[in-house]
Amino acid sequence: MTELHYLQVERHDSVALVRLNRPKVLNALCMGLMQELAATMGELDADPGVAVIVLTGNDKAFAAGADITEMQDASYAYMLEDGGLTRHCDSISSCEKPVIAAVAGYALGGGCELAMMCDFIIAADNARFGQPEITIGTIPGFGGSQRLTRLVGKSKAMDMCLTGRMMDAAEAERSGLVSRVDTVERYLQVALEAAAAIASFSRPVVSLAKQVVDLALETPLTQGIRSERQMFKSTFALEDQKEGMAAFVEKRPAAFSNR
Ligand code: CO8
Repeated sequence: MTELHYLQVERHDSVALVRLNRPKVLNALCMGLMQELAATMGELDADPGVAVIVLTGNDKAFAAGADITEMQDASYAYMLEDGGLTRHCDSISSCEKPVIAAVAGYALGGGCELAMMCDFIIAADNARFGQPEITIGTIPGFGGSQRLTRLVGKSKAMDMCLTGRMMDAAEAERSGLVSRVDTVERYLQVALEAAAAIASFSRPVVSLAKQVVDLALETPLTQGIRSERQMFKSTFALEDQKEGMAAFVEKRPAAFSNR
């Protein structure tokens, strides 16, 4: 297991809770944090004891963006050659297990982009989302312009990226950026309960469900529907499909075996 300075990891049965932990700087995403996050996500994704991952910050900030102090003097040559922080992004978006972002407070710049790399976002009512890079002379670099536009549409994405304004939790829910909003006291519990619900289902079926929703963003409609149909049929090769449907008919809870 990676030694952690900027993260805390807790286990709640088969749910892993990963907490960004640089509270003094509103969880600004420094290189060390991103390296730990990439390594930790890789380890959790490979761990058979983990079914679902919840990524969170604290009640004041999910993350207020890339660490500006660390980034300010980076040269163009360094960014081109090394990729800087951006080279650690794929660990979240390529995670095969479901990842839920539980967001309270600021989710700005790279923080908003990190939340959008997760499969869905559960927000506290004090959450503030934004892509304020324009105000410091740069643009989103962790996929924000692409994911935000797909999630909330061109008009709002342009508004956010060009003005740098923040979106509150109510607007984020209305716009489709977040799936649910709850109080600051409850949002993490709600995310953990959602994760526990997912963890109780058949893992191969959960994996197919995640893949098929992701396909909707990557493929034309006809092709996506065709792929969904094949993947739907493939669930009938699983013991868990037989068990799930038998349990419904017999009016008892299903006992999935992940086969
Ligand atoms: N980086 C470094 N330090 C930060 C950051 C940050 N992004 N955000 C906050 N901090 C620090 C502050 O400097 C301050 O430190 P100190 O106490 O030592 O002065 C501490 O956190 C608390 O912050 P504030 O005093 O500013 O708290 P406020 O409540 O007054 O304001 C805000 C909160 C509005 C969130 C404000 O801190 C802010 O505007 N932060 C910056 C937000 C921002 O611009 N984020 C985008 C950064 S760029 C980015 O994310 C690009 C992503 C693509 C990356 C590609 C990389 C290669």
